[in-house]
Amino acid sequence: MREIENIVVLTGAGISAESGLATFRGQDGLWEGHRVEDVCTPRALARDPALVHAFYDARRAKLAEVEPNAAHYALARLDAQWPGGLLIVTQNVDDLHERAGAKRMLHMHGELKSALCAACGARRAWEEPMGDRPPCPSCEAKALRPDIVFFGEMPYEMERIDAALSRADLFVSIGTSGAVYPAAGFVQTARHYGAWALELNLEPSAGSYLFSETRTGPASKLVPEWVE
Ligand code: BV8
Repeated sequence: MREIENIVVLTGAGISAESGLATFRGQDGLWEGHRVEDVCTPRALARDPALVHAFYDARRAKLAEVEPNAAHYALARLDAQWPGGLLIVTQNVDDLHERAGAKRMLHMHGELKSALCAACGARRAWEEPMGDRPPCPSCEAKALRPDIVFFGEMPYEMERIDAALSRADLFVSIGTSGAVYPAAGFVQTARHYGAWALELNLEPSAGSYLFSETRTGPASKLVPEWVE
């Protein structure tokens, strides 16, 4: 392994599981509650906006009941102490990384606490339910939608992510099943550029074979151990 200067961390629903937020593909998975086609596609939003808003309104409301866990706080400490380059790329739409104090991070699949106007493109912090289709504060159109990247939509900040992956000496994937692209392909990109790839996950993921090293266990144990 070469000298570590630049680190990219990818997180998925598994890092927030011990905070009490459901993951997507476990037995209690969110997707089990709803077929992914039902709630996470532009067509679903056009066909049944009430269902899609109810799904995201419920998850936004749940955020008020949960706290970051030891894994989020460990990454925030890494962020504060690491003198080299660091980018935390989360697939999660919760705000637990921020609430734990992480700064050098981005949400590639959007955020529950943000609203996007499908008419004028305005984006703003949002805490309220969207189910009653409130008018956009900028253009008045009743076209607010969750600021979430649906299947078939382009994830956010892909150039910034690709640039960070091309410079990474270490790529760490935490709590993700490796089921969704392009995030599931980041390990291959990082390794193509010579990074060491470490997976920290409750169980081996679909992409475990692509990693230099896989450690299995709960994030609240593995992440602090790795950061320290
Ligand atoms: C795009 C929104 C193109 C937010 C989500 C065929 C091949 C390749 C790709 C495709 C294909 N067919 C279609 C595609 C593209 C598609 C895709 O990948 N489909 C999959 C299903 C095959 N991808 C897309 O559409 C993406 N966009 O490709 O755009 C494009 C190009 C140009 C122009 C326009 C478009 C968009 C993908 C984003 C979709 N949005 N969600 C939300 O609602 O939350 S995806 C959804 O899955 C979430 O974002 C979630 O983050 C993500 C991944 O899930 P995970 O985070 O991994 O969660 P999961 O439950 O699956 O796993 C949890 C893991 O944690 C498990 O491994 C578990 O063991 C572990 N765990 C549990 N507890 C713990 C733990 N680990 C540690 N500790 C614990 N305690």
